[in-house]
Amino acid sequence: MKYIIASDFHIKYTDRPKDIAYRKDIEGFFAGLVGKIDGLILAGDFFDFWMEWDSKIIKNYANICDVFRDLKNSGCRMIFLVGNHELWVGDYLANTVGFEVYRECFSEVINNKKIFISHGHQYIKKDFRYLFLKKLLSMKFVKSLAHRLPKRLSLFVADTISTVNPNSSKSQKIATYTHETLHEKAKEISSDYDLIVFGHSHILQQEVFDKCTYINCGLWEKDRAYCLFTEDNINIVGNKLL
Ligand SMILES: [Mn+2]
Repeated sequence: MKYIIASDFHIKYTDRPKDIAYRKDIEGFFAGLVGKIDGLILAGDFFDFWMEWDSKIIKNYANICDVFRDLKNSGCRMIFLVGNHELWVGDYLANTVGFEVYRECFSEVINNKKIFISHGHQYIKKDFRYLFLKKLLSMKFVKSLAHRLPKRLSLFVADTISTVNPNSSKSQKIATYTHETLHEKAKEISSDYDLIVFGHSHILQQEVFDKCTYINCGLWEKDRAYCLFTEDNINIVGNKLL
C-alpha cells in the first residue's frame, strides 16, 4: 500500500496573488496523485485557518476539497489530523469530502508497521500564544460570535491572528523549543512504534531510534517534502520525485 504523509501546508484563503499561486500549486500536486496512492495522511495545519458555516466553507478552499474528493473517489483512504490552526474543523471534511478526522492522534498497523501520527502541538506545554488562542477559540461565545459576524470580518480577524513573523527572536525561540520537545516525545514513545510522524515544528527531520523512524515533514512552502510510506520503504521525499 502506498501512503503519503504530509503536513503544515498552511494554505491561506486570501486573494493575494502569492496565496492564489500557492493554492494552485498544491491543488496540482494532489490532482497528480489521483489513482497513484492508496492512502493520504495530512498531519495537521493543512489549512492556515478553517471555519465552516453549516455546510458552507471558505470559498477559496472549495477547489482543493474537490481535488480531495477525486482522490477519495479513486479509492484513496483519506486521513486528516487536526492542527492548531484548524481548531474549528467541524463535520464538513468528514461528511462532505470523505476524510477520517482525528483530533489528537492516529495510530494503526499499516504495511505491517505500527504507526503513530499527530500534529504534535498538544505536546508543547510552554507555547503560551497557542495555549491562549486555544482557550479563546474553545469559548462557546467566541465561536458563536465569529459565526454571526459578517464572513469577511471574521476572516480578516483570523488572518491577522494566525500570521506570525517567523523571523522574530521570540518565534525562533519557540521553534527551537518545539523542535526539541517533539524530538524528545518521539524518542520517549519510539519503542512502541515503527514509524512516528509529527508536524508543527516546521523543521524537516528524519531520524531512526533503534527500529523506529521519526519524521517531521517540515513546512511545505519551504521544504516541499512528504513521507512516502510503502511495504518496503519509509522515507522523506521531495514532491518532484513521485
Ligand atoms: Mn502547527
